[in-house]
Amino acid sequence: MIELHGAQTGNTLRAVIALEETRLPYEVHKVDLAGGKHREKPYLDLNATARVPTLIDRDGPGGKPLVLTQSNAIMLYVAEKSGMLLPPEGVERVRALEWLFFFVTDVIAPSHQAFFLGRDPAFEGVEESKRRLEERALGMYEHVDKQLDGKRFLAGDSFTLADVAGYTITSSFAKQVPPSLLHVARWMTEVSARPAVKRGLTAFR
Ligand SMILES: N[C@@H](CCC(=O)N[C@@H](CS)C(=O)NCC(=O)O)C(=O)O
Repeated sequence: MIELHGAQTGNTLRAVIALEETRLPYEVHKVDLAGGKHREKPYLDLNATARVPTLIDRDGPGGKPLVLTQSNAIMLYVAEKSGMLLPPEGVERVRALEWLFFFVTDVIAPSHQAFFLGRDPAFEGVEESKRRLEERALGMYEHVDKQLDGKRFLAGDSFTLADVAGYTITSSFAKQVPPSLLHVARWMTEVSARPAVKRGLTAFR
């Protein structure tokens, strides 16, 4: 059985939506971030970075238990374990990885940095730095719109890890993405309607 330890945050949502899409059985373990439980034992023994999510697979590789941190590594692990969310070969697989890393490094990373800067109002120039980081992330959406022109999902016909990563971060600043980007809007509507995505969005509430 798989356990997913997390909270209602973007990083946990990526992992839980991936689990829901694969239909692998798993249990939700809520970590009380507001109460600081992620900075205390026993959680720290699982994830020394004191962050969520963390996955435990009691039946990991070789039948041995596995503890795994990093939301994107968790997505990749459940994709490989289930044989879903990542085409086994060919151009669609390569495109899925390309667009997964695009979102992780070019959109999610600057937007997380902006979020953490926003929590440090004492830092001089915080508003301008935050604005520039958000602008950098949002500036990528014309490129996303072009990719989705004529494609159902980011890598082609199949829904992949790239769509999970793209969807979770895009939902978090949906109001800032220009509505004129029609392919992005159409893709967001289709992904939002997926039953597994709906279940994932509420699993940690
Ligand atoms: N690179 C990590 C980042 C994890 C992360 O930053 N998680 C945040 C929630 S979205 C967290 O646990 N924050 C708690 C804190 O900073 O105290 C991943 O992708 O899993």
